[in-house]
Amino acid sequence: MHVQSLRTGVSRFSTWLPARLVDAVLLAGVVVAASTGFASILAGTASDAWVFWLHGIAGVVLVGALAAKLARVRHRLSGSWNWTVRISVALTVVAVLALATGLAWTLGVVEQVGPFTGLVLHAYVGIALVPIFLVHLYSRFRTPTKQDASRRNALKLSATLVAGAVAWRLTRVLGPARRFTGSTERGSDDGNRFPVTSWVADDPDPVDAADWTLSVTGRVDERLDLDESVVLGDEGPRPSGSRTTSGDAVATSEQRALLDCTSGWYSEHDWRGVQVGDLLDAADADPDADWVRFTSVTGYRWSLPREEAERALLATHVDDARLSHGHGYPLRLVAPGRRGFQWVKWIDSVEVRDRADPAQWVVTLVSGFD
Ligand SMILES: Nc1nc2c(c(=O)[nH]1)N[C@H]1C(S)=C(S)[C@@H](COP(=O)(O)O)O[C@H]1N2
Ligand SMILES: [Mo]
Repeated sequence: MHVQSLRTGVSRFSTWLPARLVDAVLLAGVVVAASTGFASILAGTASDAWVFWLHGIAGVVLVGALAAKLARVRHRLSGSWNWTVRISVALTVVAVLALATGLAWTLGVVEQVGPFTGLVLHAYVGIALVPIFLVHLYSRFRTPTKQDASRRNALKLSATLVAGAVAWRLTRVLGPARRFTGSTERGSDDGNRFPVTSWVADDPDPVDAADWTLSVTGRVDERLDLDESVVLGDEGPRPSGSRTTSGDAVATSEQRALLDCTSGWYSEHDWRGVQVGDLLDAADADPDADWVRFTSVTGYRWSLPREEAERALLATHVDDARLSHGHGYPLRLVAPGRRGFQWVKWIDSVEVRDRADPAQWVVTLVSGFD
């Protein structure tokens, strides 16, 4: 295409929507992209797929709106670079990076950049964008006026949204196969041969099973301290018939479940271990206590609502193989529908509680830093 006709194309496009509407689209796009980006960290079941759709649609709409905006404001670069202009330039650079990394991940162009997956890089850039965007808004925000609220503009806005949705679908079709979360498949049904990941810095020495016990405490009538002979038979937990300290049976359970890491991969396996509900029964847990917290030997921890926790598994085996150290030997949480970072590894404590544990958010981020 001729440079000249490209230029007229962009400038026509940039005046198609009135300037203030372009700005409104940019504001709405960033708000939607940022909030769905943060929400995606917790979105793990098919019913959460809309979070990723909104995020992707906001992304492609932002590409168009940003192009229109830049065509309109680039002349300011030839004026004096006061601090508002400098903030705008910084914002442009970070926004272009955020959009490029997001698009590159969807299209499968950039899977890994140094130590980061393309998705993690996108997340960091996105997080960096938020404060710069707020400062930019503070310095330049104008509210839309009455004259922008015409039927014609409403139609144009709808057309923008539809075009965004179509373009986003297209990127999904053109890119590699991904789960609705954006993750690609790695090492399913192949025992321990799937990626070993820590959320931030957790990296303990291998746990010596001889020195290890699993305690079940908190709102229970009968505290349990299970040593490895009870929990870790060669084939998994001893089948019904073997006894805990309180005399209750710990049966072996199996579950097929999919681990989906927020860094952009997933892996599906048959897991074997103890069902948490069975452990809580053995400990006579108070039926009114609504939360169960799982804690690693490192202190890393997560809590689940009681009913969900009872269906979860404390796994010793993956596809018939004993869990390797990297995957959480001797015991890890298998929490179907939850994102990978909630599948606590190297567990030595289960606690029945009345409340959730907000501090877990901080602990998962700092666990492993000494
Ligand atoms: N104790 C502990 N458990 C943890 C983590 C961690 O850093 N510490 N990382 C979590 C993250 S981010 C993921 S994706 C899964 C990865 O499990 P894997 O290493 O077996 O693949 O473990 C989770 N469990
Ligand atoms: Mo993860």
